[in-house]
Amino acid sequence: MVTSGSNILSKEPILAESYFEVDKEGWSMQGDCTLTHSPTEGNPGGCLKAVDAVTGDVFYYLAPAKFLGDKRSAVRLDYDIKWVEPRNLPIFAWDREVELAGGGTLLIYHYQIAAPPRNTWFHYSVPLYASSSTGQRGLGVWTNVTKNRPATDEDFKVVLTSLGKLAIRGEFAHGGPEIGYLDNVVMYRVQKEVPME
Ligand SMILES: [Ca+2]
Repeated sequence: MVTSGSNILSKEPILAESYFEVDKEGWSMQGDCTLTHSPTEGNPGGCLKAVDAVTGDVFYYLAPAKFLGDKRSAVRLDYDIKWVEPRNLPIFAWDREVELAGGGTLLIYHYQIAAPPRNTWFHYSVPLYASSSTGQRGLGVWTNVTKNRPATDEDFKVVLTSLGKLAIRGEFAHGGPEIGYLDNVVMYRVQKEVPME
């Protein structure tokens, strides 16, 4: 939001970002699909494109090094997902939209909706902190899979100190082929107070 005069809020600070305008930017996949770069099918411009091999796994987009390592100041992960599946197959129920792993701990994010709508871009905004400590649950819940309980602030501190894996779910249809797209992945850091002049 930009207002007139000196009351201009600074742009939200960004830790890492991928818009895929030129190539895959080092992203890879986990699961049964083939990953390519599409120069024209993004939101806008280029994007990642994953073609499902239909061997049973749930495929994930895996973030490259710039999203990993010491990310203790991270506060939110935004991204845009699209999936195209022409046969109107049922949605595959699965509780891991995002996986964060580091320091021997695995955290998963369970979104409240089963899947984004088909054939259109859908924006995700995922808080990178424990919901219980802030009261801001967003549209999902974080779980510590390693300890089988809700994630805590301490868990996030452990994981984000040496983040070794950031995975974003890309597959939603049950029992058939689909094409997944990913664009506009942005990891934000904590916004510092901006003094008003
Ligand atoms: Ca793009």
